[in-house]
Amino acid sequence: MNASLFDDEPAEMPLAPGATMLRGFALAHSAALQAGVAAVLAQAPLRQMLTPGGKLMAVWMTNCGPLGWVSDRRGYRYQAQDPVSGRPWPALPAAFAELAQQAAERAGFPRFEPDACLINRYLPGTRLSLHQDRDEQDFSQPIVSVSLGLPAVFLFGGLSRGDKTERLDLQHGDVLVWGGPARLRFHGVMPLAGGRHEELGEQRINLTFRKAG
Ligand code: MD3
Ligand code: FE
Repeated sequence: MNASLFDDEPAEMPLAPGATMLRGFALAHSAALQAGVAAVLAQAPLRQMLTPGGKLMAVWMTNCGPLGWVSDRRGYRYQAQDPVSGRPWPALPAAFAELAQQAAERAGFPRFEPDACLINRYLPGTRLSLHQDRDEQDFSQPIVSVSLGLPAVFLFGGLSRGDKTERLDLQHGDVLVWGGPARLRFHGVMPLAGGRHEELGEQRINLTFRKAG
C-alpha cells in the first residue's frame, strides 16, 4: 500500500538499493518503546563490553529477545544467556516486535521475525567506528534500526572498508531498514554531539533488530 495525501503514516524514502529510511515511523510508539527499554534495562543493565582485543567498547549495550549480541576476549557472537546474570535475555517487549515487523514490511521485507534486539546507548562524544554486521546466520534477512533521543550523524559506506561514505542525519523516531544489497554495507556513527532531548535527556538510544539464528 502506498502512502497517499490522506495517510498519517510517514512515507518511506529509498536511500540506496535495499536501504529504506522511514522518517518518524517510531514516533507514534515512542512512549511504548521507552517503557520497553526501561523494562529491559531493569533486568539486563547496560554495560560496556570488551572487544576481542581487550578494549572497552565506547557504546553501552544490552539485549532483549531469544538471542543477544555479545563481545568479549573470545570474539563476537550471539548467545541466549546474558553473561552478566547468567540468565536468558529479557523477552522482546510486544511493542518492539510489532514495530520492527511493520517497518520491515513497509520496506519490502514481509514476515521479518527478529530473534535479537541490541540496545545501544550513546552519550555525548560516543562514536561507533565503521564496521559490517556479519555475525548473523542469514544475510537475506534485513536489519531494522530505531533511533531515540539525541540526533546522530550516521555514516554509510560500501561493501569494502575503503569505499566512500555518505552521511545521514538520524532523528528521534527514525527507522532504517537495511536488506538485500545494502545488508553488508559498512556503517558507523559519528561522535554524538551534546544536547538534551526532551524525553530521553542527554543520550541517544538505538534499537537494532536482527534475525540472528
Ligand atoms: C547498515 N548500530 O549496532 S544502526 C550496530 O546507531 C550498529 O547504534 C548503529 O551499527 C547505531 O551494529 C547503527 C543502523 C544500521 C544497523 C545495521 C546495518 C545500519 C546498517 C547493517 C547494514 C548496513
Ligand atoms: Fe552495525
